[in-house]
Amino acid sequence: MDFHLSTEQEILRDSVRSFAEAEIKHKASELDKNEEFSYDTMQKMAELGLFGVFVSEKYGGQGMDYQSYIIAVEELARVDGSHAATVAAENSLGIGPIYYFGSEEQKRLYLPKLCIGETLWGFGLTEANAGSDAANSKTTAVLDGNQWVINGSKIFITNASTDISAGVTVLCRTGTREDGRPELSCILVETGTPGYKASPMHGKMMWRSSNTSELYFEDCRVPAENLLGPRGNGFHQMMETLDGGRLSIAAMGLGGAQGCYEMALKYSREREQFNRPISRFQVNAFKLADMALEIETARLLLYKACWLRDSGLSFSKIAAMAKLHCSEVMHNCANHAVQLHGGYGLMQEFDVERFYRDQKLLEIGEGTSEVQRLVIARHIGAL
Ligand code: COS
Repeated sequence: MDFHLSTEQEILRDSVRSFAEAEIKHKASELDKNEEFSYDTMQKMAELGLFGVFVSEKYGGQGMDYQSYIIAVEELARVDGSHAATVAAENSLGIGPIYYFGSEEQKRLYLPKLCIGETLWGFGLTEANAGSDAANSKTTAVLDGNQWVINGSKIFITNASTDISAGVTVLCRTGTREDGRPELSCILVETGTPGYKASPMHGKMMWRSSNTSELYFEDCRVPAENLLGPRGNGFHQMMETLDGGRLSIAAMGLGGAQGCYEMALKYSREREQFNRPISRFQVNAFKLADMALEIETARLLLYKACWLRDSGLSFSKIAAMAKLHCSEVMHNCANHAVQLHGGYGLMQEFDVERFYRDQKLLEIGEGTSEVQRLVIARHIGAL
């Protein structure tokens, strides 16, 4: 067993950590307050090579492994959830389906611009009445000559309504299967297509400076060749994409927990009450010890999941475990961090306040904690 990261992975971690400290940390709180998506940091993240991390250089990507991508997300999340979300959603949900399931022509058409961060792409799965029950999608696509005609709507879609959003992969009902269940297929829809509208959603509790959208399709016509992979494979494609996406949510949990822990440790050593640093009280020292322990176990689990994926082995079960565990570890760490900051932890000028809010998404997005337990329970044969 070798627990060392490669030299390239260590270099990547150092460069993303320095970047996040220098370019994101000082403005994250203000962007969050203003619900502002930063095109400036988006551009800088792109220059650092944070889009298309695991995509082959042939299509303009970095050609690195999934573990490297996860390290990059972890380091961004250590400083800010919104920026980590933009990168995570773009790589695994925006770029991923086109890279893994697209035709050569689709890859050549979309990936180069996505990989240099010139454009962004959304993942249109969730609907108002199809959240955990994702297969209950009601958006339809009917083939009319050589065009799909799409009608329906999607909700909570990351990166779909920025000034640089180029399109979205949409899960649609395209018919009925022989077994009577809906036939679901993925179709690529470009921004600007008549009948397609993406509107930003406001008033989020968390990830306030990331872009989240509602999508509407009204007799939206796209060429038949915009189908992604074979007809009827849409749900499999979405589920497979989510297996990888869940590792990036886990990375956000791990990085966020690390950030909470570091802020809590620093503050507890500096803050004095009863004539000594509050970290010297055993009740607080034990909280910090628990955080360190939970982060260590979360990292081992997530990195093992990445190793399975990079080795081409089955990783669905452990992806669900890593997503569930890392998000719960961040929940615990954010809670302890705010508690250790006392009244100051409730104030916006202390970053732990934002981390406490951002954490909640991790237990809901890309499959709730309940769905992860369901996936694990099915894998172990309990259900
Ligand atoms: N990879 C590939 N295919 C998968 C898969 C996976 N990880 N998991 C399931 N499938 C396939 C199944 O093989 C099955 O295929 P067939 O219909 O051809 O037999 C199909 O998908 C349906 O599977 P299943 O019957 O298990 O689906 P359910 O409707 O019971 O749903 C859950 C399973 C609940 C696990 C799924 O809907 C889910 O993950 N929901 C949460 C969705 C989510 O995370 N949304 C958040 C989006 S934020 S971007």
